[in-house]
Amino acid sequence: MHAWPASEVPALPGKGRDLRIHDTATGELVTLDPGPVARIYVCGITPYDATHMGHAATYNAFDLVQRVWLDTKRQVHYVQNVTDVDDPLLERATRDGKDWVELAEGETALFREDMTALRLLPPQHYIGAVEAIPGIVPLVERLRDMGAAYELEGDTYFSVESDAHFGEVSGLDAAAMKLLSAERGGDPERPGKKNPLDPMLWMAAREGEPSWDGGSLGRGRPGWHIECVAIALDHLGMGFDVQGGGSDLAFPHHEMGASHAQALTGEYPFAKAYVHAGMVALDGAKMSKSKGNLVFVSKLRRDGVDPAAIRLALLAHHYRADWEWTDAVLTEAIERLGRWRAAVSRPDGPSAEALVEEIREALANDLDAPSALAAVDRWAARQAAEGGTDEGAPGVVSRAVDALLGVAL
Ligand code: 5CA
Ligand code: ZN
Repeated sequence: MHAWPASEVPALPGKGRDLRIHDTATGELVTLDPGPVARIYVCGITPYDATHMGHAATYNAFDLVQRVWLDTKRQVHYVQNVTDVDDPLLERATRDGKDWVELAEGETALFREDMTALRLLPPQHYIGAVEAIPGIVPLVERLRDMGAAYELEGDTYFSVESDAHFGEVSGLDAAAMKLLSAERGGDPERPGKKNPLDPMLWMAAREGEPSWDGGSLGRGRPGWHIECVAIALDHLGMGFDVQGGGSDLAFPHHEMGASHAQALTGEYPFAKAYVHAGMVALDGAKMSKSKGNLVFVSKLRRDGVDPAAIRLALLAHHYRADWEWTDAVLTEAIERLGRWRAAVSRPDGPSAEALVEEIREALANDLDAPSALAAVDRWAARQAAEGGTDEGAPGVVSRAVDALLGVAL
């Protein structure tokens, strides 16, 4: 699949700091040490009801990771998937009397527009589940042949016992895992499984549902976790730097994905850090497609809201916090954008050198965007109150805010 156009990232004077970020697996802040090419996989959308503010907040977090890396003069190799065939997508298409392919294509197109408007950097490889199927089938066959997968009434399951590190990503106990598995696409109650937590790798063709040639697995379609593993291994390989997504993906998705990959390759770890963004809520509940309590990026854009203000609204919250979208959040962001634009519209102002370092420091410290915004606020307030004589300063601030926060002033 094609991704979306990249907005330019201005180069800044000097060099950024190495990123310290919270790793779910260790529960600690870790200083990442990527090579000259940092590798990141971020789980993409299941294309319906996109792009809501929760999606946007999560992708914003991983955009910041990349901007910090780019500022350390590294290249970034970024891969993202689109879950363009899965139960919830098919269910939605049926509910709305739509063709599932058209639904997925239309929603993915809208997502690309939203990402472009928000200046979120595109992945180099944007891969759909359907196009990944020829790569998925041999992986499932291999898992089966090595005894890490088994057949149950035509479906193929992964055996979680086959990975000695199973459980290390989320750190949850079996009871908590079972609850979350049932909530998030698993089938712990299905009789005949070796372990209730075992996730499906390949689902045999069901009447009235799309299916593909699965070689020795028979016709069917892929399970959710193996989709991301196949795409990540194909384009990044084992031991990439960051596996990212919202906190609802830590278990089972990222747990299972890590185990699939570790069982397949005999190598450890799948990713060096597992990074998870908090959940955005609306009206007191997690914004989710199943509840339908959604605020869409595209709707705000149609209403004439500047995408830079939407981005500032996201940046005003720490990526790991759970927070609530309200009208006030947007109003504050619109006001802040106005103050910043006024401050950089003058030819001169207070020196900006220290500010650039403050933004760098804040982001390198577990992506503390709210502190970065506060630093820019202080500079803008000084500019408004007393101005300054540094001729290049407003330009430096504009470039830093663009390069590090993705906001075009
Ligand atoms: N296609 C899979 C990943 S392979 C998927 O989870 N798709 S999704 O459309 O449901 O979610 C896309 C991303 O948005 C995931 O990282 C998910 O964790 C994140 N997300 C979903 N809802 C919210 C929310 N309310 N707040 C923050 N992030 C969210
Ligand atoms: Zn995924």
